[in-house]
Amino acid sequence: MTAPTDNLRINGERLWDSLMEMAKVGPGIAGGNNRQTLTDADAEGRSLFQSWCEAAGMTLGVDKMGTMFATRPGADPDALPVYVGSHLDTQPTGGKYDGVLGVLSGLEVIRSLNDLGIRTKHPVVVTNWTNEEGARFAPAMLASGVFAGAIALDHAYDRRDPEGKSFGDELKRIGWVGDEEVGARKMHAYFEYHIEQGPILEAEQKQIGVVTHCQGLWWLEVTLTGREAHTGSTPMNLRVNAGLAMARILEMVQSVAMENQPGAVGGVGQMFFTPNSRNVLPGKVVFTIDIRSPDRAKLDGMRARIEAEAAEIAEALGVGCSIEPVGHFDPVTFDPTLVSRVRSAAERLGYSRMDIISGAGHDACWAAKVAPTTMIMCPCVGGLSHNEAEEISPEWAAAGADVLFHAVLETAEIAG
Ligand code: HGY
Ligand code: MN
Ligand code: MN
Repeated sequence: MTAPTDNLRINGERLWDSLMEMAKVGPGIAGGNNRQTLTDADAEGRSLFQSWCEAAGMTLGVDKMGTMFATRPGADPDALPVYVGSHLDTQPTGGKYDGVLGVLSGLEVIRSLNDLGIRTKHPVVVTNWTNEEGARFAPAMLASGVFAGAIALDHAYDRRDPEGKSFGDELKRIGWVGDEEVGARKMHAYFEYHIEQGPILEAEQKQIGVVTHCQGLWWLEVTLTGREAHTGSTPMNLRVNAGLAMARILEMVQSVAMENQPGAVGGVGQMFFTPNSRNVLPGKVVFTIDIRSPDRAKLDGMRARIEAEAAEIAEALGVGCSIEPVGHFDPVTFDPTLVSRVRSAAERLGYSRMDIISGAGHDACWAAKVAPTTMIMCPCVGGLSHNEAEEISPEWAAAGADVLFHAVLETAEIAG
């Protein structure tokens, strides 16, 4: 494979304009985005992306999970395509770049290939995976999980959002049920460019993260059953207090994660009290524990300890406790050949770089199960993400997109 010459660059201004244009779809209330999966805002973002892909001469395919695949043909139609992508859905209080940077940088690679009149041997496919965030429908990386064969399609269709709406119904409602079988597509390689969502690259003053691994994850949904009672007239010794059990379990999760340092995290982001009334002790508390580590033994050990100690805490308070894993993937090692291609592209382009393990999960974690896969990262301000104040610079965005361009071009091969 011949590496592209170092003067090949994407159009950073056009990439930034596209990011700002997409950011207008499903605006948040503090400068970020609320473009949750399968909402009308998601549908609007999908249509905008589709119009840009078609204007760039690509043809669109959609699978039964609504994942979008925009193809630029290659000189050899029998050659497996090189895929590049990420996700357009956001958290409820998400940033403008999480996921979107990877999808629109993939589009920018196509636009740059068109500008330069370059034909590649392999087709190149830009991908928008449905429901990467797992905010509305658990788990995260749902569509890529079905694509990799780790999650059954009907299980995915049955996922419910907090209002009880099903994934399948909502996908149909926005009109994005595709006809392709999920996972039927075969990939020559998959690249995902993403903001780091952590503080390392900025702190180390590196422009490019050469992602070698991604930490694994468990999402454990805990249901605690107490007894609804008056918060005023019920004596302390007669309470069956699910809220207290939740607080003690949360504290325990924090301790387990701290005792597993370095390389472990644990916390809770979502919690539901029923009836959620100020002067009623909760009859039911449902919350999801999110634990992660790059070390599989450590990750599974944390899960076992948390499940055992949560049961003990609940029992001591006479509270019912059930725990269901609702999301999981093992730590991922990305493809060494593609990783070194990313590293040499950054070097060739003169960008500072460092190897990094991804703290956040990505669709690349499932793609890696079915194809040679790797990721590229750029810094984000203060390491902040999943927050409307998420910020990057146009220079950071363009540098990573240049590296993506080179890595994709080397892998898709310039046709003679
Ligand atoms: O949860 C994650 O790591 C990703 O942001 N969905
Ligand atoms: Mn993301
Ligand atoms: Mn995210």
